[in-house]
Amino acid sequence: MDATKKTEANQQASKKQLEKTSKFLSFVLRHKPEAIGLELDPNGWVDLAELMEKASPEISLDRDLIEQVVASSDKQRFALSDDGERIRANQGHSVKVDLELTPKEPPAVLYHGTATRFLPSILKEGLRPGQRHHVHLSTDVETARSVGKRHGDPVILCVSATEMHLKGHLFFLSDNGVWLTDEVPPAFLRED
Ligand code: HQG
Repeated sequence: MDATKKTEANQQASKKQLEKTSKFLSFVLRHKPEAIGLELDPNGWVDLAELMEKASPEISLDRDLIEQVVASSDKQRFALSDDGERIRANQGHSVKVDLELTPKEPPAVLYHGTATRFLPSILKEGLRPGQRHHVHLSTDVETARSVGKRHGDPVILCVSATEMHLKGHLFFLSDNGVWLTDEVPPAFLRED
């Protein structure tokens, strides 16, 4: 193997390692901390040292790897505390945590990507949070499309966010730029 190929192979391995670590962190920090005997604090934080210890031997984590995952996450899924000693997921939890988000005035229109097979139910019931705490919305169509593709043939819904806001619905902006709201009734939805 020549030097360039070797470097590429190393980067590839490390990208895989980052992905695997990111999936593991999503699993324990958003959904099942108890799977490794971990407890999130009320705001979703865990001590990095405790996380590393409890994650082994399931997965080998070190501070450098975790910091790389936090820095390289395409959607900035995780945050480190200011002192670097604790970590939490920025959003997407199914376990109960208080992310201490304050309500914020949303842009006029937000987007939600879903699969065409969910449309009849969504247009009837509106958008529901399902397993998550909130319905997730984005400011751009491209993000919505890639979120929708995860579920099948994608379709984009436009949400009349200002109208909802004026009617008293609360919106929150997560640290990684995802707009969150409790539900979107059908009256505020239309297909893009
Ligand atoms: C659909 C990823 C039928 C909803 C992404 C969605 C996002 C309904 C699915 C984040 C419905 C739930 C969240 C109704 C909603 N009837 N279906 N009444 N209301 N749905 O994965 O928004 O990679 O829980 O349209 O980037 O797809 O995890 O939510 O299709 O930001 O960081 O039910 O997850 O981020 O699916 O994705 P999900 P989502 P991460």
